Amino acid sequence: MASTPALAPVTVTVTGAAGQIAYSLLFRIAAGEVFGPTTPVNLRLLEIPNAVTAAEGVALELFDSAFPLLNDVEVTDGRATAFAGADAVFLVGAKPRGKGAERAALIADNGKIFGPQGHAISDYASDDVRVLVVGNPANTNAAIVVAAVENERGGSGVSAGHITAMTRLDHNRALAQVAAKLSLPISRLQRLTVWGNHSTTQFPDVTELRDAATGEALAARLSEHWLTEEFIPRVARRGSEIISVRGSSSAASAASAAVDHMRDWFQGTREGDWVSVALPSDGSYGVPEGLVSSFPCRSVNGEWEIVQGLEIGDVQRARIDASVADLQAEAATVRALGLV
Ligand code: NAX
Repeated sequence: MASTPALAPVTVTVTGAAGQIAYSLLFRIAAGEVFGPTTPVNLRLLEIPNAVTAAEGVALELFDSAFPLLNDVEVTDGRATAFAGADAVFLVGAKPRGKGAERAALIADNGKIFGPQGHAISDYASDDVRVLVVGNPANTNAAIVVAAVENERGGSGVSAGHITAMTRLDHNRALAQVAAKLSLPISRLQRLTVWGNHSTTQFPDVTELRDAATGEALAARLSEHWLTEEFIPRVARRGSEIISVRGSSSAASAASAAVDHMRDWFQGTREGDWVSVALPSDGSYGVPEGLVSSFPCRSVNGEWEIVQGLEIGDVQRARIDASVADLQAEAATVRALGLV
């Protein structure tokens, strides 16, 4: 006899619901890939007024997919409705970077989106909500959400540590490059880290990489030349490569990374492994406290923990510091614009 869903539903908000990433992400959430095969899902789809009709079209397709776990779908342009009782939030919707647009202009436009969304999350979401920021500049948008949540302290129980930004796509891209180079299946690779910002300054780091089957350290099998001349630049610029080949930005792989991030957060990381997560620094590895930077993280009982005790050599230090400086420059822009 087929099993029937038994657990209480999770309420999941996805912003930018009529966009490219959401078109893949929503169907994978509804299929049970994030919260497990017995957890029903309520979806809350937030869009700007001009795109609500398109999001309603996506909701029709979700309905037509007859997902056994999909309990309820609501489409709205109102933040209060969208975030009400949310257990998990994917902040995907963002203003895209216009051709030739300055970074400060992008940060200003997105600050106006993510600040109010942070306040609404404080006001309406579950106190235990887990938030993943996908919309770019993801780390800095997440920092703006953190600031909004912290401004609401007193009224809000939402923890800053529950606000994360996505570097899992960079992590997955790096894993795929290394697996191909070493002719090993992805499942054999463990302990890769992406440090810093989800930008071209990010540092995909294979120092601790090991073979899950044998325990062998793998970094020595990768030449310095390949790492610095091919691997790091290729991973850091993979988004541009996809745009030039595909004609539009990575959407399905971004959705897949968002699924991986939230699934691991709710269900735990693989034994012996870790993944890359951007979250407010606690000062680990010399990253200034509060900066939303990517670290090696394990999910333990539904909480991200930064893996401690890794030795950082001079070359790693310089690369981490460069990406941290990039984040600090973005943080300075946010302050100069009065967004926090
Ligand atoms: P699309 O332009 O296809 O969709 C974005 C959607 O967001 C649009 O439908 C738009 O109407 C909506 N939106 C805009 N402002 C909104 C608001 N205030 N509330 C609700 N919805 C709003 O972009 P898509 O390809 O889906 O990408 C979304 C974001 O992800 C972009 O910022 C993109 O740069 C970012 N990415 C982040 C990645 C990461 O690894 N962190 C990788 C993939 C992607 O580039």
